[in-house]
Amino acid sequence: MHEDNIANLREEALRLIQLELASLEKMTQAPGLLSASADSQQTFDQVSADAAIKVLQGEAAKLEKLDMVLAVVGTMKAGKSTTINAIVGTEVLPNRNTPMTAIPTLIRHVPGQKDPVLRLTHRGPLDALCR
Ligand SMILES: Nc1nc2c(ncn2[C@@H]2O[C@H](COP(=O)(O)OP(=O)(O)OP(=O)(O)O)[C@@H](O)[C@H]2O)c(=O)[nH]1
Ligand SMILES: [Mg+2]
Repeated sequence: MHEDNIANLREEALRLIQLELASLEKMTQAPGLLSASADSQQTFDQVSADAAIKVLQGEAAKLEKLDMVLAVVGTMKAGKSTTINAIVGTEVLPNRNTPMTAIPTLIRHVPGQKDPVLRLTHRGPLDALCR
């Protein structure tokens, strides 16, 4: 049921993206239609139309893989980790009544992966603290 809804939404979103991409590409290819720089009164110029095309292509690629980034932002101890654990359905983040998730944390779903893997990309300060 959910899978059908998600597939339908993805298909419709992709259709809309393709329509918009086709319009933008037609605009950029029409000789003399768009001005080269942003100083005109036009909604799109050559630069912003190209940028919009890149954004839409990125969104289409994410949709193909059902890749979505959901930002969870809140004050300390607002319940962010508790909420994320509830969404994920497992205790991937520690949640206590003292400060816990001290650094911005990205949780990535990897299809088929059962056990979480922790990666620290900027571990210099942590190494210094341990030393
Ligand atoms: N009453 C109540 N308590 C909650 C709720 N959500 C979380 N908590 C409690 O609030 C405390 C803090 O929750 P966390 O999920 O660790 O909060 P956090 O925003 O991730 O905190 P930091 O990562 O330290 O900034 C924990 O003791 C949770 O059990 C809620 O909806 N209601
Ligand atoms: Mg937290």
